[in-house]
Amino acid sequence: MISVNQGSTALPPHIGLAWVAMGHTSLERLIELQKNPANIRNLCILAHVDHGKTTLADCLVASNGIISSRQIGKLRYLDSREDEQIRGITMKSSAISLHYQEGGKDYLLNLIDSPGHVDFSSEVSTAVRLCDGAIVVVDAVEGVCPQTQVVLRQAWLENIRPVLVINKVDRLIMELKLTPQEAYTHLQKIMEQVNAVTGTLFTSRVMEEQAEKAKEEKGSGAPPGDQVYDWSAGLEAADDSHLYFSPDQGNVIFASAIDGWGFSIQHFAHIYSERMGINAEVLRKTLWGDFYLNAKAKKIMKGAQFKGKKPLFVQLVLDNIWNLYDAVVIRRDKEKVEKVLASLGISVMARDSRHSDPKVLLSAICSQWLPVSQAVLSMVCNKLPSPLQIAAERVEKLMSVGVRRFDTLPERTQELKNAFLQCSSNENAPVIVFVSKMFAVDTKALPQNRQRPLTQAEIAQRTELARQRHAERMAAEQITAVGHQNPSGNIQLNIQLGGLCKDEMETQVLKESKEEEQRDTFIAFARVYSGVVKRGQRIFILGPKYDPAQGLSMLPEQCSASDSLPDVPHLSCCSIENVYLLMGQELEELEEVPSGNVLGIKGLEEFILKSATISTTPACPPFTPLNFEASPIVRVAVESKHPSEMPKLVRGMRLLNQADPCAEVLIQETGEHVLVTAGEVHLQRCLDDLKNRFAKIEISASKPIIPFRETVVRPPKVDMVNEDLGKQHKVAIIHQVKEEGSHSRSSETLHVDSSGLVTLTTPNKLATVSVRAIPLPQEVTCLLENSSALIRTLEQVNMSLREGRNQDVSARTLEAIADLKAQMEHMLQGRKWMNAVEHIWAFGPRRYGPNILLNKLDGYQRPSLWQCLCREDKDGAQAPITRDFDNSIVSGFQLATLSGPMCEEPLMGVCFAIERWDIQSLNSPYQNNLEENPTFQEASGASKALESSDALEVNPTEPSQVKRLLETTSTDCYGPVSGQLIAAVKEACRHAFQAQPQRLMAAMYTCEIMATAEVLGRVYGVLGKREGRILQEEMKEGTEIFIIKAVLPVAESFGFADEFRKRTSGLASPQMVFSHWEVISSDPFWVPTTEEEYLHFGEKADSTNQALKYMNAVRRRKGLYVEEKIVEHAEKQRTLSKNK
Ligand SMILES: Nc1nc2c(ncn2[C@@H]2O[C@H](COP(=O)(O)OP(=O)(O)OP(=O)(O)O)[C@@H](O)[C@H]2O)c(=O)[nH]1
Ligand SMILES: [Mg+2]
Repeated sequence: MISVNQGSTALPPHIGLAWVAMGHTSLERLIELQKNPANIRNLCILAHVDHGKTTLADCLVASNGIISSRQIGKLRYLDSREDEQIRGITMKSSAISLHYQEGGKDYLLNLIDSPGHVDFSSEVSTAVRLCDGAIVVVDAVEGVCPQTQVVLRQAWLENIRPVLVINKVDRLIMELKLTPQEAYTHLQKIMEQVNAVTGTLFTSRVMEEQAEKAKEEKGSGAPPGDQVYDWSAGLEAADDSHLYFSPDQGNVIFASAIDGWGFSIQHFAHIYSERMGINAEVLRKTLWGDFYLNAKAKKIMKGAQFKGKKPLFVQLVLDNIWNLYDAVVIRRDKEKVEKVLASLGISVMARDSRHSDPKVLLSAICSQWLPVSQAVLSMVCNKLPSPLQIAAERVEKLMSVGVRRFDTLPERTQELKNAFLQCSSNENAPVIVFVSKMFAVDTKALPQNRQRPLTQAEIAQRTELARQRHAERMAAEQITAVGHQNPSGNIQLNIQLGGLCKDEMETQVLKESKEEEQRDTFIAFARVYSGVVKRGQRIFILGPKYDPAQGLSMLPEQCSASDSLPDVPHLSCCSIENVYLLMGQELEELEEVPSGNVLGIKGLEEFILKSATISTTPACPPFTPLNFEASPIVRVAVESKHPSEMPKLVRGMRLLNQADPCAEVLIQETGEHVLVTAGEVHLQRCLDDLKNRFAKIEISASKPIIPFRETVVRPPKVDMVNEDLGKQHKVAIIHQVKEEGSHSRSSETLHVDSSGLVTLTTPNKLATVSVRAIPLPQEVTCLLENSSALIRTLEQVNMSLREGRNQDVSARTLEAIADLKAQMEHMLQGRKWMNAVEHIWAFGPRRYGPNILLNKLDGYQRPSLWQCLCREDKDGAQAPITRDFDNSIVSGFQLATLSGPMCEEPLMGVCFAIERWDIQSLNSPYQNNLEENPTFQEASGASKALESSDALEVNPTEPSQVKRLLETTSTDCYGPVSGQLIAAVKEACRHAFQAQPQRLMAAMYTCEIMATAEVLGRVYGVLGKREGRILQEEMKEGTEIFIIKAVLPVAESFGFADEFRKRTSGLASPQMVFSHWEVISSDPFWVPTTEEEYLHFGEKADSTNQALKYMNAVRRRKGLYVEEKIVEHAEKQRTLSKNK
């Protein structure tokens, strides 16, 4: 649930104010602490939305005296944006440095609070990358939620160690009114759920590693013999106990952040070992679990559940807490409170005990008895690794980008691994820094610009300046007045004009100076992995595509970023202007930041868009890109209210793009400025930012642009009223296509046969292609969609192979590619798909999309797309050669798949089979004996392929024609051949697409809704109205909450969350994540053809055609022709209808 901050109009005092918040610990002390990496912990707080991250952060911040303990949960200190406070959700990750003392040691904690809302999950990625550990917070009532799983996976993928805080335990007492025993069972279930997620992650990794090992062994020539595959092997061998959360391991805390208490088992073990004289170690192992206390025997025994005894955890821990709540909050029993206080040995101030709100007293007691900050910080220091303990495996992962393997990196680059591991701040240690995002701060809020009391002299100086400016303005005014007087001679008018000008000028001047002042400065959110970052230092900025091997070969041996160096791709040099300590929204200027710390850097905004790697050595590789879980899907077109302010909007959008890890801005072919965001909430935030911060102008945003995909399907077997279709329907479709075809192209160059094969000849009659569109099975489309990253990698590998470079591809990548191929082979079975996977020519659009170009030409053996898989074992075989213009075919296909004929949206799940490709070779010296010319080398093969189709067009290229054409230059009046071929293939693909039954595909969200029983009906109502489909409904054990899983078209999702909250009075809240594409079953081009359909739908039959509505909406937006009857119900039309 998203709460609105109480008294939302009154924002907390820290917002918008530049004040220094250092708390108990001085800046000098923190600087001192930064130098001891062994005692530094870089950690983030991760959780599902609203599970209490920011409130917990408040507790930790309060422990440093930065805010008072009374403000915990009310201030939400790290939610420093105004909209964060108003909406009650975090929207960006922000960091703060805290000091903690334990056992005579001083620790420095760089804490990053992250957002839990799905729309901002990219902010989580930026936080996780900079940390070594994470506090995963789980709501004790809601348990593991979708985002909990996502953040656990993110932590896992980045190899950072998590600890668990089960928060809001007070809700079990006050809301669910569970008994301590029930609460214990409930908490146990939550632990199981969390560990189940970790378990799945762990198992899949072990399996992967096993498979890799097995493959390596196989590769190293181990005898094939009788291999036995034991699928559980390895799992037993791998020790995973430290990975799981368990109170007795000390990595779990039970807490109520809002009431300020929290504890670990250790804490109670310590208390009771003193009080009861039991060994603390024994207690630690038995306080959580099926143990009970046998008072008579003075022993701790196992089997509490079986014997119906109270488990130790209930007896010694929960009972006490329940009693406290009972006395203080529920009954407000003064005497009992006194007793409890006495037994705990705590005294509270009279003011607190008299307070009308019992929570005040509760907090006062808890903050002494079980201070949550103490428990959490102690766990963090003891259980999370320091920067010195960074795992070698993690370093290698960070350093190997894409297909590049760690051991194929240059030697000097590999040596840097040690720098990571040593985390040294020595003078000669190389500086390695990763910037995970750029965030904008008001320039005025920078420490150097902070307001301080002006001295007398400064005030005098400013007054003088102001006076001068005023005088200048007056002079300018007079000149304008005179200027206007002369031509017209009308003084009255000119004074007015002059007045106007003055006003305008003044506002202009004011505006400009204000803008200058208010300009935002971008600060890099970063972490130092090695060396010391200093103010004024010269450094290299390594773009994501920088190749250290290339850099090292181009640059002199011992060069540095301050030398003048040759241009190296993706490498630039710059100076660090300033470095900062991050204290929430405050920044503290520093001279230098040593290795192992999180920091802010100024001076990089010209060089870094969103993230980058920084180093003093060009040997450093760029870090692997961040793992983003959410993909931006909601797009709107934005424009300025006043056309003249367009340049400001453009600049603002550029800044927004830099400031947000996930938002994308682009200019569409139509010239629209488009903003792409992850969801509705994210969209709102981006628009607010644009309006108030980056562009500072009035803007208007279009309705969200809903993305669609276009596809073809197999001809339906039944008609719209579920009657069996005879041949007639099919005939109708083909009829339609033929008609369209003949409209758009002369039939001389285009031919469509009855089986859907489209043959097209270029205008110069030199090339002919035949294409057929075939729907891909749904699972193949799905697989391609999910493997786009891998296909991209495959494309990269192929590209370097084409260029003759040999790229060393990691075994894991190769295996993934082989696996993809195998899966496709498995899915594409049957005669139609025989050998299809081997003959895939390309994927598209953009070379990695979910459509396939298939080579069905008999005589053309082009290099396989999978060539990186086959080691050089085909020596004997005839080497495949790429024909001229091969690339044009691919380009035509890419264009065709980028925007389809229905409404110019990308295609999805379509296979274009090229069945014939004749081209007149231009290079061959043309002789009169055409028969011997290799021109028609394809013709025989192609004709074989076409034999099955009845109407085969004869090659239109007559010898005399060809001769004439070729006697002219290769670029004839129709333009270069390659261009013509591209256009022809594109056209042919479009016609082939239209020759099949076409469908639109809609983007779908999955949403998980938690709702109580009383609002369940309304939840279904809202879902139904918006064409949602319920997948699953279950009740969360031990609670009254239902969890509903549903899918919902993105097109219908706008305002959904709001409507939900309104209809259910805030009791249900959906979490929507983009899930997949789904074919809309209705045919947008459908018209009734059978008698029954006429009867059922009438003649026009467009009232219920959702697909048509969507399609026309898109066409209208893009300014395409929309076929609509304007006169809808005129008499004549009605009387013409057969049925009326
Ligand atoms: N009952 C109870 N409520 C809590 C507790 N901790 C936080 N809350 C409430 O839960 C709501 C969400 O708290 P936040 O700290 O903003 O949650 P968050 O995890 O930071 O939320 P996002 O950043 O938006 O993901 C607020 O209304 C808090 O008052 C707790 O221990 N007990
Ligand atoms: Mg928060």
